[in-house]
Amino acid sequence: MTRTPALALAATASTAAISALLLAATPTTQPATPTAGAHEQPGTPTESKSARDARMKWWRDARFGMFIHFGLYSQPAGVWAGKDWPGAGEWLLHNAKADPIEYEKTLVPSFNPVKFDAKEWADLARDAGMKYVVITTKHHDGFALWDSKVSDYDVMATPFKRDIMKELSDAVRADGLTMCWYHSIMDWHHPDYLPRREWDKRPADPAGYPRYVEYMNAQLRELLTNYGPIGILWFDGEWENTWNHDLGKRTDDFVRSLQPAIIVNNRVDTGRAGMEGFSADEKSRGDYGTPEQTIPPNGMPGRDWETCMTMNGTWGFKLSDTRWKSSQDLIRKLCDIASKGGNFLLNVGPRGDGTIPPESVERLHRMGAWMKVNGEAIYGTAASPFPRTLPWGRVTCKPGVAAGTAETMLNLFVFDWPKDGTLRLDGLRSDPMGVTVLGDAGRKATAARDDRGVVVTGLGSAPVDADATVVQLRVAGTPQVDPVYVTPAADGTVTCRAADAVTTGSIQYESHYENLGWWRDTASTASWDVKVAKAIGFRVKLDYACNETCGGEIEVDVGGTKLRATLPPRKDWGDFATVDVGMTTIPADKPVRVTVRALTKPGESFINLRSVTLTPMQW
Ligand code: FHN
Repeated sequence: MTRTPALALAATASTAAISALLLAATPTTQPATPTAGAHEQPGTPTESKSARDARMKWWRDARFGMFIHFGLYSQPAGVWAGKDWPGAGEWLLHNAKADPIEYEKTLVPSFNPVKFDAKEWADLARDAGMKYVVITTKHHDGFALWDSKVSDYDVMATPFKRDIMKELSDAVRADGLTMCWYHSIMDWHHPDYLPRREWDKRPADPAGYPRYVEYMNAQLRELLTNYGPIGILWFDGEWENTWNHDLGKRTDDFVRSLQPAIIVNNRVDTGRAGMEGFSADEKSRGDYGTPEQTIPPNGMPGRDWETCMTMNGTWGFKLSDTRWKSSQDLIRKLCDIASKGGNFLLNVGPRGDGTIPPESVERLHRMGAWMKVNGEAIYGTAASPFPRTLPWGRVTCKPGVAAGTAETMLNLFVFDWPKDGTLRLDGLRSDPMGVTVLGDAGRKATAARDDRGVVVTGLGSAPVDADATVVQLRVAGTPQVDPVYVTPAADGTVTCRAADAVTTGSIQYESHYENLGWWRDTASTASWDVKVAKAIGFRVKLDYACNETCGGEIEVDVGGTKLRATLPPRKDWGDFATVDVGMTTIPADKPVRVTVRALTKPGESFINLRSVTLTPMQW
């Protein structure tokens, strides 16, 4: 394997020779368009459910991890050529349209994080209650934070000359945490990576991409061979059209061949199948979904998923980014994510000198203090049994909580403490067996059933922790909870809102327009269960937007009555309009399911759907 010289120009080896080499060592590239209709299951196609559950267990129990974005970009901290560039710190090369070689020549000679202390970073994660650490081995700028034998564009070419991945993996494991690698498929620096940034004038050999794939796999081999057991390979940068489904599958297989117990996220492949908005037809590889900077309002039922999020606005350190989330917000996000069955991968962006920003340290210390008291309500828990979030906070559950009993522990994260010390769990039909309050063993509260559900009394007028107090309610058996229906407003109108939909396939809630988006195929659906007290007729209307090339035929199934309509293109994804799709009747006091699906195969996406409204007919 020839090293990629640091200031490499386009390789000149013959394409045939390279392709032959490639066929032996690494995935070959197929047509840029992914093979449509591939139906591989998420994860490894041949793995049994029990084997997969065993492999995923540590991660599912962990619930909380540290993301670290550290690299050359950490030094300039968003500033290039004397200007503070908008956008994330780790995107500086791109945001400043810097020449990749100029970027390298400028930053490599000065990268010297002399205050880097691997134990300090590991201790910070451990003491925050985090159970795994994911660090950027190589981000989009292509710089390797480890001693790579296939590239001179690595940490050994800097004055620092220390293998950061080696030091950090040793320290993380010494603290009992799991070491994990982030690795970017997209590489703005490597001479064979395509597509080029439009300002990058280096010659590009169209046949070069297979050489890049060989290079990337050689570096993955180093990272998965020389640094011990790795918990997760967190791929990123898979969205450019040179990467495809076949490469995704082959790379997934390649990584697992090196470390069979490893977990691979869904960004190894192009589909992000059904988890985050790419076509569900692909059933892409990857063990879990990776919603970024957002928390799916109803989680991702039946799937593993992890929200990754910054503490401020940038992943890589940026001096000017002071938009820090509060510790309370971060604690409540952790509770919210766990209550929906997900993991929280919370980012720190160390500074160029290797220290962690004090704002991050402060928040992690506060989260650690909270986790010390309440961690048992997060670790190893399952999603809330309630179909909707409760007004005062969130819930996780832990089945079989008391050894040998069939009880379930409901962890009630109370954000809005009731002044009267009374907490209602309407719709819960299980028998309460006991109540405790984490952090105050002396607080005696009781729980009883009534016609609305379960009520907890005697909690006292003040919370133990204003950010979130955990009330633990033991119930007999598995929790029995009433289903939740969409019911008419005072004027009789029934509004099925995007945030209340149960979705399948690729459809995802987007907080931007409070809409359902990422509607990538005709298999995906959104549905609501509706219940009305009076049997009357309703006009059915949709509130939707799309761009000038999307839209099409939609089906709205109301309790078996299928209404169809053509949704004309709109100006853009925020240009909403209401369309009447017909009328139907709904029986009294009988749950009726409303389901929408695209009949036209979507292009980039079908529509953004904000609501389905049922307006009572005046006849
Ligand atoms: O472009 C990257 C970004 O820099 C950052 O690494 C995030 C983290 O999930 N991933 C990509 C954006 O989706």
